[in-house]
Formats: sequence, C-alpha cells, structure tokens
Amino acid sequence: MRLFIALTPPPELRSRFGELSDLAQARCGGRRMPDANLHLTLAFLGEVGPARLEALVHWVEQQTLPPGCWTLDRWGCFRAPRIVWIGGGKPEPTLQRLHDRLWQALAALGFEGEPSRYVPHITLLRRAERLETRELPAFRIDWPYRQVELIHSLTGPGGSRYTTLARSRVA
Ligand code: 2AM
Repeated sequence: MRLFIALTPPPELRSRFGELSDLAQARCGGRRMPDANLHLTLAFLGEVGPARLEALVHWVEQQTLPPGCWTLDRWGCFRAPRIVWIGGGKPEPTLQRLHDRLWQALAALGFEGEPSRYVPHITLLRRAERLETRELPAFRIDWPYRQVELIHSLTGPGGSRYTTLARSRVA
C-alpha cells in the first residue's frame, strides 16, 4: 500500500485552498487537485507491506502533537513534475520539528526515505502548462493544526483516491 503521513485542512480552509486552485489553474492550466484531496505531506512512505502497516497504525494512534499554526503566503512550483503549490514564505520551525520528529520515529520503525530538504507545500495543480506564479494574487492563510493522519493513496485512471487509516490523538 502506498502511504503517507499528512496534515489535512479543516473544511473552511479546503474551500479557500480550492479558490486558490481555481486562480492558479486559470493562469497555469494543468490538472487541478480535487479540494477533498488537498493536504500537506509530512512524510511520504511509499509502498508499505501489511506487517509494517499494523505497527504504523498503532504508532500514529498513540501520538499526541504539540499544536501548531502554519502560515501560507507563497506560490511556488516544482519544474520537473510541473507542480504548482502554495506554502510558507518563511521557514516554519514548528512544522520542521514535527517533520524531524516523525522521521526519527519512523526510522526507529524501520522506514527510510527522509528527503534531505523538506519543502512544506500543498500541491494544487499537476502537469501545469505554464509555470508562471509571479502574477498570481497575494494571500495569507493561517492553518492551525493539531493532528496528523496516516493516508492510503490509491492511484487510478481518474487520479488518486485517499483514505485515512489512522489519526493521532488530540490533546
Ligand atoms: P507532491 O504533491 O509534491 O507530489 C501523496 O503522493 C503525497 O506524497 C503528495 O503530497 C506527494 O507530494 C508526496 N510525495 C512525496 N514524495 C513523493 C514521491 N517520491 N512520490 C510520490 N509522492 C510523494
């Protein structure tokens, strides 16, 4: 199973991110992510077999996060996969610590693959035709978060379908 650990936005933020997706698509073209799929990946785990899945679910369900708030105010793109995203203009130390703490624990559970540089982002468009984000309107969204989710990604012809398998505890 293809798995990742992510923060998922509350409904009111999903629709604001969706509005930004519409603006981005009008300018950049490409494939817009459905609002229901918008998320911030903290750890992409790749293919995970059933034996490790059980340990992972158990571990996620035992976690309680220090609550944090991520400020999004920046458009960005990844050129090779032609992704347009939103993220933070400033590094977010709480998010970085959460990412590091997750990967420390994941390494102890036998997972590898921590990226050398973590760029927190929410993918809005894939296969963009024009990677021109400079003239898109300025925005600022504060996203308070308290919980991570372990998510299963099933890729089909119509895109990815996400299912939450476990949630951390809320303090
Ligand atoms: P992306 O949006 O930048 O592609 C599910 O695929 C999530 O895991 C996405 O948020 C994706 O980021 C992220 N991810 C990180 N590394 C990945 C990889 N090597 N392959 C696919 N998805 C990856």
